[in-house]
This record gives sequence, structure tokens and C-alpha cells, in this order.
Amino acid sequence: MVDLSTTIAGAHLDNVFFNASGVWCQHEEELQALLESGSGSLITKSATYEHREGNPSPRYLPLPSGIGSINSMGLPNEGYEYYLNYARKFDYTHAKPLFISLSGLSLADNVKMVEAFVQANLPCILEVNFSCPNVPGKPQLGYDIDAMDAALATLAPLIKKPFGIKLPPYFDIAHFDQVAAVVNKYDNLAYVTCINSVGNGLAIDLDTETALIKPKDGFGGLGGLMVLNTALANVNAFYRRLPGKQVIGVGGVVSGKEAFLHILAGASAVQIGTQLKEEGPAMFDRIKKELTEIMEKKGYKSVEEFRGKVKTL
Ligand code: RRO
Repeated sequence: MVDLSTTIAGAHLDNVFFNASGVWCQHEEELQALLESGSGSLITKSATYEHREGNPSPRYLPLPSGIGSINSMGLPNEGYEYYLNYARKFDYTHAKPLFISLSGLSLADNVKMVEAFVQANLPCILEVNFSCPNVPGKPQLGYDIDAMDAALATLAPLIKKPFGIKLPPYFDIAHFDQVAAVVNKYDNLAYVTCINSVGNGLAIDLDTETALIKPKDGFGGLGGLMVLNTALANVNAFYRRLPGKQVIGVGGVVSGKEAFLHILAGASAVQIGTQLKEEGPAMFDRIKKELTEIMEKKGYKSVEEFRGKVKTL
């Protein structure tokens, strides 16, 4: 028998898989479908203080040949009170822990949302999204390391409990070092989720010579198979630099194989975005089966046995 279970920020998950925030998680019906699926957990769409419609459509498209997707959703969400109400109603005796993603448009908004959740005193886990690439005029906080440090200096003591942050992909060893130094300053910052989409790609249709999505002149975040190796590098870079903390891997998982590679790179759990959007929540049973088969073939009985054990030459 193979054990796919894991623990994140002290919460037990029966298996390592859940949705990437933003996919299948804006409305209660979608969250219910995740609860009923084979996932090990679920996370809500990043919330802002107020409800947002997001950017004009088309704003998400899968790209040809299964290479991935482009999106510029623009943070459509129901406003934090909707997710707070959901968290209040949530049945915490359920085997799946609930993660709540927050993405305030300012530090002041993040403070107000965090305070509301802290006051509600619920056993959900907060994840602060420092990496939305798609709000016009709002650069990603994850690329302003001093501003991210300042935000964490305010938010970490307010949250008190273990929490996580969602990071953008980094592409330079100096940036891995600088971000890790900031993350290591905060004891209750229990995990980082790597990676958000690779920001500001451009997809163009050959025949019509037109950008595929409407917002921001066609610029949007890239996800799916084409970002796998960037995701693996970020997972491994932070796994190596954050002793005593955890990494949730996300990016490029389409089958059990990529999930295995994320864990080998150091992931304690694996989130899936583009493939979930394309295949629906039934995907979780397929991917668990595929990961189980790989582990059986290799003789691994639990994910701990190979987590972070990637060999180098
Ligand atoms: O809503 C979005 O456009 C979005 C967000 Br908040 C994010 O964090 N990552 C992404 O690819 N899209």
C-alpha cells in the first residue's frame, strides 16, 4: 500500500493534491465539487476586500498542443466576506483542511481582511498571495522584496498562527537568496507556494495575427506544462533555503509524473491549476492513481521517502 498523505502547516491532508488558487474555487458550488473530489484539500480564490468582476473576456485560454494556458483574470472574486462566511460554515470535521487565499490591493486591505479572519478564530489556514500578475497598474509585491518584507512584518504578527504565502517565479539565484532571507525572518510563516503563473506572457494567433486574450493588450500569466521546469527550480531553490518550513509545488502538473518530480524537488503538497481547469475535479482520482503507480514501481511507500531527494550530478 502507498501512502499519499502529507501535513501542511500542521494540518493533515489524506493526499498531497489540491487546486491551485484561482481554479474551481470562486463560488461555493465549485468549492463543494472540490470537497467531493479526490483532492486532499482545497483553497479559495484570492480574495480582495471588495467584490471584483475582474478583467474583460476572453481572459483565460488553453494554448495549442497542451503546452499550457494564458490568463489575465484580474482577480475576479466575491469579496473577502463571502470566503469568511464560507469558512465559518465549513465542516472542519471533514478530512480536508481549508486554505483561504487573500490578495488585498493594498497592505491596509490585507490587514483588514487578516484581522477579520483572526477575530473569527477559525481553523482554516491563510495564504497571502504576493504574486497576482494581472491587475492593471499593480505590480506584483513578490518582485519588490523590501515591500514584501514590510508587508510580512505587519501581517505575520497579526496572523500569529502558521500561514503561507504565494510567490511568483524567480529566475535569478540572487533573488532566491534574497526572498529566502526575508521568509526565514518570520517564524509563523510556515510555507511558501511556488509558483504563481509566469507573468506577462503574450499569445498570438497566427491566422488572425491577434492577441488571444483581451486584457492588457494580450499580456497574461502563463501556466501548465510550459512552466514545469521553472516551477521545479523554484520549489527546489526554496526547499534548500527554508529549513523548518515547507514548500507547496504548483506549475506544470498534468499527470502523476510531474507530481512525483515536484515532490522530488521538495514539495510537501502539489497544487494543480491549468489541468484542473481543463479536465475538471475528476482529474484528482486519475492523478492519485498515476502517482501511486509510479511510487509502487519505484518501491516508495510514502512521499516522505523521496521528498527533496533529487540527485545532482
Ligand atoms: O486573477 C488573476 O488574474 C490571477 C491571480 Br489573482 C493570480 O494570482 N494568478 C494568476 O495567474 N491570475
